Amino acid sequence: MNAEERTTALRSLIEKLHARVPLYRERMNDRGVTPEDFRSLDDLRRFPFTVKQDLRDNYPYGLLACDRTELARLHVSSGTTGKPTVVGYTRRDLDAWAEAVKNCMATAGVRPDDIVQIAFGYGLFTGGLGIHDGAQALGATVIPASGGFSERQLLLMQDLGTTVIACTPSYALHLADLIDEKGLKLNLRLGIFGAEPWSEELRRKIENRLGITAIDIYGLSEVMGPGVAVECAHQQGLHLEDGLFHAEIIDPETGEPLPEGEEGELVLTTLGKEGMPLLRYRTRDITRILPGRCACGRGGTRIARIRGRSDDMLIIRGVNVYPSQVETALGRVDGLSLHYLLEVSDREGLKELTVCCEPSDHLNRDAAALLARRSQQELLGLLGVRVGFRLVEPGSLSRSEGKAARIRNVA
Ligand code: DLL
Repeated sequence: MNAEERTTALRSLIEKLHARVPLYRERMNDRGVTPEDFRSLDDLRRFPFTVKQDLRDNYPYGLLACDRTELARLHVSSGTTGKPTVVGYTRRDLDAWAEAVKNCMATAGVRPDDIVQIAFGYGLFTGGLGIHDGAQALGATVIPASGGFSERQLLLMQDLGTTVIACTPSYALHLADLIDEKGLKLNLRLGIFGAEPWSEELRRKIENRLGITAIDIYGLSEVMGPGVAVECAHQQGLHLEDGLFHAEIIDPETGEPLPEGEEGELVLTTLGKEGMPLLRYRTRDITRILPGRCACGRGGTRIARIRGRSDDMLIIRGVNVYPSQVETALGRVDGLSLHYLLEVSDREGLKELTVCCEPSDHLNRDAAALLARRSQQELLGLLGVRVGFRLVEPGSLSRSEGKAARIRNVA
């Protein structure tokens, strides 16, 4: 899509939202803009954002741009606080989503002769059904395993000859532990992992332990689900589904667009969505748009792997810390597993962080003390701030079957 086509698509989206969704009409009125004010891509910054709270405030159907009867499916995310968020898809939206995931699968290296085991949750979460429709559209053989029931996952992998596994990276690590424990020899060659932030270090661990290539896939239910962006075999950033989304990077504090290449919050506008199109949706995900062309030769927008969500950023004695950076540090220490948890406490209004991590093996006291010291040094070096560190018993931290909960608030 060239700049002119993109401008036309955005203009027609803005017109549609103004005509059909009261929230957008009011917001545009408040900002003193009308659809006629959108003439070039630069004008987009004058138009209002959408945030997650808008979905909650307009629960369940208030942001629809079509009649409810035109909806073919609803996905709902539970959310830890307040009302859930509801996303409606028309038949055409579902087809476009399947096409996007199909493209992503192909970009990731999935082939029609692959056996794809989908261990993302099926149901209200977009992961399972989203990947399913795309992998099926590609012509692969799909095993809709859904999340959890790890013993059964292994049995299916072994007996059915699974070549591609799709799940969260934290669950992939858990499966790798079980596969090692049982000494299984599998046919896996590729993993499609996403739905949570994960470091380069975790990627290498998963790749080495499972003997596969691990590909990062990104998405969020508000704008679609999985399939917004994906890596190719070069693993040099994620290719955005340019025909369906327009990306901006903004300063999360000021809301102003940042110059190309700078890291900030990803803002996505849906192009061509019918059920619940969104204008300038603030994802809270921190990334940057990569300059230049990927070694694979594909053009279009490429984003860096997601550093984390701005909501998950901790400020420890004035220093910004993302869980993914902690993971990077832990991943550089030999002898640590990447099963970890960040314990955060509040001392007189200041946050304190203690990183808990399991060693890869049981250790005697001296070896544990040495490993803890090395870990603390690596954390200090990478984060630039001293944080607490505690080794915990192997196997003692809870394993995730979906998105790992990395932060625990303690008194
Ligand atoms: O997690 C959709 C999805 C399913 C993506 C399967 C990829 C694979 P939500 O539950 O709405 O949707 O959560 C979206 O998860 O805003 C990010 O914070 C995070 N996230 C998703 N993919 C990645 C990724 C699905 N590859 C939220 N890297 C997003 C880092 C990710 N964070």
